[in-house]
Amino acid sequence: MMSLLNFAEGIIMAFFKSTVLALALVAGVSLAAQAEDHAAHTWPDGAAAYIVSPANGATVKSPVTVIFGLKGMGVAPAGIEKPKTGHHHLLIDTPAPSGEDLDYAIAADDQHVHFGGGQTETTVTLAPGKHTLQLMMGDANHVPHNPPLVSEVVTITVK
Ligand SMILES: [Cu+2]
Repeated sequence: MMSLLNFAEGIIMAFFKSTVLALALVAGVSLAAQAEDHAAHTWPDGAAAYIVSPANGATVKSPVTVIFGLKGMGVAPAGIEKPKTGHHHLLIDTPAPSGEDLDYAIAADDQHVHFGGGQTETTVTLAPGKHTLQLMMGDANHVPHNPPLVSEVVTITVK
């Protein structure tokens, strides 16, 4: 009886170990694939992301409509692998990711808002005071292009 249990346990452990190994392999392969994709996600000379509205220095009322611009490349929803495309991310009161962060998907939180559906405008609710807005393009996996494609920072005052 004991040996049968041990045998069953052995099988379970072997299965568990092989599953862990398989998961590690899959993770390694997808990371490698992502690194390759990332290297390929450059953008054409002359491309630019920019905030159409509000204007830098503007005084506005909340909620604020922010209109995104992009020239020299196309907008594609997240998940669509297509060269020379990307989707917008609105950075609110935060500097653009830099350094090693550029190798990973852009964070998704209140200060890093993704427009993975390919949207080119949004409305944000902001507290009274000064705020900064900046756009950063991301590829199909939300990873910044190489080099990163960001807009100028727009500083606004909310009444
Ligand atoms: Cu994204």
